[in-house]
Amino acid sequence: MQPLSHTHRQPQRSTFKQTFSSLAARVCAVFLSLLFACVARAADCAITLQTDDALRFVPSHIVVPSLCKDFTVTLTHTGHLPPLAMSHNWVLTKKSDLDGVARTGMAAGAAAHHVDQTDKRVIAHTKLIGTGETSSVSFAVSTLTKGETYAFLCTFAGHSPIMRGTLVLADVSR
Ligand SMILES: [Cu+2]
Repeated sequence: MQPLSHTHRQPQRSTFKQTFSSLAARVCAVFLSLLFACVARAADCAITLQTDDALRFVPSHIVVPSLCKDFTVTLTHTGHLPPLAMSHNWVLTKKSDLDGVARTGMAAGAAAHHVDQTDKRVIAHTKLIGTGETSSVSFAVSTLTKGETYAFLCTFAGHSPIMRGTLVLADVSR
């Protein structure tokens, strides 16, 4: 009886082992995904840029953490001048493409939010907004390359020479 009960116990033990290891794997998976979510949240995959009647973005430099899947930029306009005089947008491009994108954006006109939709150099952009308005845009972080310097600008009438900033992709968590 002893050997029989022994051989009977073996599979039970291995089933227990399997159940335990699969449970441990699940716990690990949950733990890792929570950890990743925490790190991603700490990394802040979004930023709000303020703008007003001065031709500026605050802040004017953005670091996009490489562990973010998507990155969201929200532009808020707290100025007082009427939209015809002082509208803004946020347009992302490579630094080397800034002048070209500024030109096509200007030519596109306000109805097109001052962005030429056929211009492949535009990586992402918000809508053109007036005072009191907000516009957000999300883009895939995979479209950015480490080591590349990106620029963002406002393509509304005459703003681009002054109203601009820089953006980089980095491994830091901000
Ligand atoms: Cu502007």
